[in-house]
Amino acid sequence: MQAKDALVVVDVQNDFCPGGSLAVTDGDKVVPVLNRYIARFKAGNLPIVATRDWHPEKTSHFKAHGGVWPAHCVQGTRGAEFHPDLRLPSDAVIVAKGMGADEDSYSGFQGLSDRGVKLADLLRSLGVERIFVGGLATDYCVKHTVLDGLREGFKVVLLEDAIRGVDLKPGDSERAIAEMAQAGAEKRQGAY
Ligand code: VGL
Ligand code: ZN
Repeated sequence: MQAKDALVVVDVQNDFCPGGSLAVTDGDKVVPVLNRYIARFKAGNLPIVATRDWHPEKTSHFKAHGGVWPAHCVQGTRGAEFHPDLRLPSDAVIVAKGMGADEDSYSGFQGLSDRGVKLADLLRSLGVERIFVGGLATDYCVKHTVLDGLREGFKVVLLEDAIRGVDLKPGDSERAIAEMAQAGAEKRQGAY
């Protein structure tokens, strides 16, 4: 961890945790691990971004309207809130995505801060060159955020101990990790 690094926490929301409408197996297990990374980045005065899936009630992302997913992370609901044990500092930047009625937006790079700034612009304005990514889900939003981060020119460290996947098909998460590594992401376990 050094200057020009930032932490990006992806979609650690109730609906992706046990009991939620699109629960990822052991999704909540990423919380204590991410809390340690958050504390480290905070202590180093480095930027912390948290993305959130932030859907309208009606969206083609949901099964009921032609998509593949049960309704989840609907704006303003408990399911859309961050996991209650996630210790985000008050100055963490929240990036919301998936607000359109006609988009999946799996990538945090398709999202906007509450001031309407795109994630890539936000990171560049802070002088960030490398992002450390963890959260949910490995095979969807983590994967797309990592791949877009690389495409946007950032170095990316995948926090392998701080991710869990949906695995609609067995092996999806492993394949996603291989794809991210192949694209240039550096995998790390217990980075700090
Ligand atoms: C996600 C499926 C649908 C994710 C979001 O955060 O990985 N997965 N919407
Ligand atoms: Zn979603």
